[in-house]
Amino acid sequence: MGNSIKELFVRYEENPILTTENWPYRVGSVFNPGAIRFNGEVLLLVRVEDGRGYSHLTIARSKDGKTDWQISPAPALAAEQEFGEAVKGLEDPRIVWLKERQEYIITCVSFFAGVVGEPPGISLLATKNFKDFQRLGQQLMPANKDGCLLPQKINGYYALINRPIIVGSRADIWVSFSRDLKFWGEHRVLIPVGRDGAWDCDRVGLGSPPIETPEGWLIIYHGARDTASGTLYRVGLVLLDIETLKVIRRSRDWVFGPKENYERVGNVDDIVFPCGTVIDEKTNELLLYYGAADSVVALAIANLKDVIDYLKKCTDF
Ligand code: BMA
Repeated sequence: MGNSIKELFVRYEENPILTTENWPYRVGSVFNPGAIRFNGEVLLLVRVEDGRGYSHLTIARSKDGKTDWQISPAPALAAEQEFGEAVKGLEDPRIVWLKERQEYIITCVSFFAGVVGEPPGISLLATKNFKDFQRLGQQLMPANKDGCLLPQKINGYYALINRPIIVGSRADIWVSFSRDLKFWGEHRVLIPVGRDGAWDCDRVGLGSPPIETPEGWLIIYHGARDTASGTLYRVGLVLLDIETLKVIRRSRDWVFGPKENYERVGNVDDIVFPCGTVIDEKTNELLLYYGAADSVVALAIANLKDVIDYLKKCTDF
């Protein structure tokens, strides 16, 4: 965390890396991007909120993942009513390369048209080139958020991490399984909310897609606590067994939280919200892309080995 202890995630000195000022068309805010390596570049699928307050997804690319972002002049993806998605938009994309289908799968939040209150749910889309997208439709029942398909099958089943909204008074991270990306079952809690009164006691949700490591799936998640001045979103770490998806390690402490002005003040104060990472194989750098205060896109960098070494010591959870 802070003070004199070396921080695991170090903010990129030029943060924020993307703001509305960079946008080639008029927008309200840009945040919570999905991230993937594509064609030798880092590709971000950025959540862009328009003047109505509804979101769509737009591509930004950079060779080094830090500078010289090329932002597409038009949205890549918007809600489509013929697929049951309400005009309220698409939010918070997570991108994985799915080995079994040899294509990228985007999991994002969409809203259920025709359902009272148009609650949030989870949509899946497939693409090979980030130009043509195949809509796989809304999955699971609303209300649900923070979804991401695991990049590979588990015991022959696709696994979808998701976060049903407040079951009882809790908001835990769940996982559901499917043979065909259509019918889902075997739902179970994957990562429960934190201990009573802890930084992640009110809500937890997946951050960026699971990262496969020799020690297990590295999960970067957000945890929230409701406070007198609003909800505070911070970031924690979990290691899951590759096959059983059981929690092997969990950071008791948060490892990244709002500190800089662009994280503390914005459309929604005190939010850091990661949705994507890429890894630099040469340097072992883990680049974590996150939305700050629901207003801008920022980057924090960690050493993947340091992150795993830290987690391996987290036996008290
Ligand atoms: C969550 C999501 C995120 C958002 C965060 C903070 O519930 O809706 O998109 O960044 O709240 O407002």
